[in-house]
Amino acid sequence: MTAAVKLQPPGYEALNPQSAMQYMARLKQIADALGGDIARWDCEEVGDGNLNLVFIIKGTTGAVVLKQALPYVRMVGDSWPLPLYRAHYEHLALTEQFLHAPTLVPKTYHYDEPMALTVMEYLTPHVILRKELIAGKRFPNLATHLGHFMAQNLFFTSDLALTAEQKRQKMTPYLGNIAMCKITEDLIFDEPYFKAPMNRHTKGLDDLAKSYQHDVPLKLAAQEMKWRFLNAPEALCHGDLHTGSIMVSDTDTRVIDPEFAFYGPIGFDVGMLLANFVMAYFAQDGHADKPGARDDYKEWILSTAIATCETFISEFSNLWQSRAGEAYQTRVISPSENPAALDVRMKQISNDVLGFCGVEIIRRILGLAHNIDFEMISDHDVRAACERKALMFGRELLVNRQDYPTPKEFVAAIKEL
Ligand code: SR1
Ligand code: MG
Repeated sequence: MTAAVKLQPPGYEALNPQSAMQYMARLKQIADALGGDIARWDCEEVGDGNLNLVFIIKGTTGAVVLKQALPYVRMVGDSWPLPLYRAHYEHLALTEQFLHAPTLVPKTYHYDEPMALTVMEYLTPHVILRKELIAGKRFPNLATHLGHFMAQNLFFTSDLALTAEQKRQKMTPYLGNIAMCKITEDLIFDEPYFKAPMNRHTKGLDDLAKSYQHDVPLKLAAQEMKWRFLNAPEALCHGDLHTGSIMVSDTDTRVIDPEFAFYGPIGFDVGMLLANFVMAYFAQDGHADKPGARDDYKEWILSTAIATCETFISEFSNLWQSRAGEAYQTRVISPSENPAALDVRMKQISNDVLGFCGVEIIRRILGLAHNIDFEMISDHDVRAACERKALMFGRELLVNRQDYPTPKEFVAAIKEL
């Protein structure tokens, strides 16, 4: 018996398209909405992420998504067992996020703990944002939506909005998402900085891969960020907020997949997301059909990344004014002291954003889990050239993050590369 099979609790069975439809047929209300006759349903497994099964089930009058956790890491196989309980945290986080940003997450219809599955809204004509950034598409509302999503969720799950008792109660369940946090602890903060067996990188980057493993200021900075990740339960973080966890249509945006949800530093999600925009930016030269063809689009990505952070900062700062939680109470901080208090907090958040942005970029190029932004560049020399710029930028941010107090310095540094 393999380790993964041993992990399967009673009542769990990994579904296939046929059994997924049979499962759904037993959920009377949802089955009715799909159009009662199962013989006329259609089901496809479309999961292209690293971990789970994702089925789209279409009936004659509706469609739903069924997402099921596998007891192992899909991208590696059953030699790497992974607890099914992550489905519980994903469902918990989706429910919490729906309270704070109801239009920006998929609706959930059904959760089955033993089967580690959630049935949720089928988003159409939405597609994964990462793919659209590779294709060169623009989304005018994206920055507003994403900045709003982060500000709402991070503020309202923090000590700025909750009493100490409420915050501790909300935080406690997430302490159990140990295996998912461990993936982040290993893959993001440690493995790129030593010769980890699953690390890989594009040919042509050997020099940087090797030098980063002996780069003391870089390794210390990465470990400082890991310390923040481990020791700063400030708010409920999505935990894996990259452009593959966002679905978009021309006008709509939905944040999916919070199975890595944990209580962590407010800058974590913002930094992850920023990193993935930065990587999309640096990958564009590899997707251009002729030199310069994507220059305007690169500007759009950069301005969207900055606008996302600015929306987050301005909404979070506005919410700060109405805070009624445990921290920074108005009985202590007078109105005239308010700007200084906010400034200190935002500086810490910005510092974290840049640090987490740096480690995310580096791990996506030198670690196990890469991005298709770069992987889809078929010419390895071109890919290595794009990745090299991103790696250098990631290192610079991580080591010298105090030198980037505003977007101006950030943009200038990107453009210099
Ligand atoms: C083994 S899981 C690898 C990566 O995929 C997820 O999307 C997370 O980003 C994780 O680090
Ligand atoms: Mg995911």
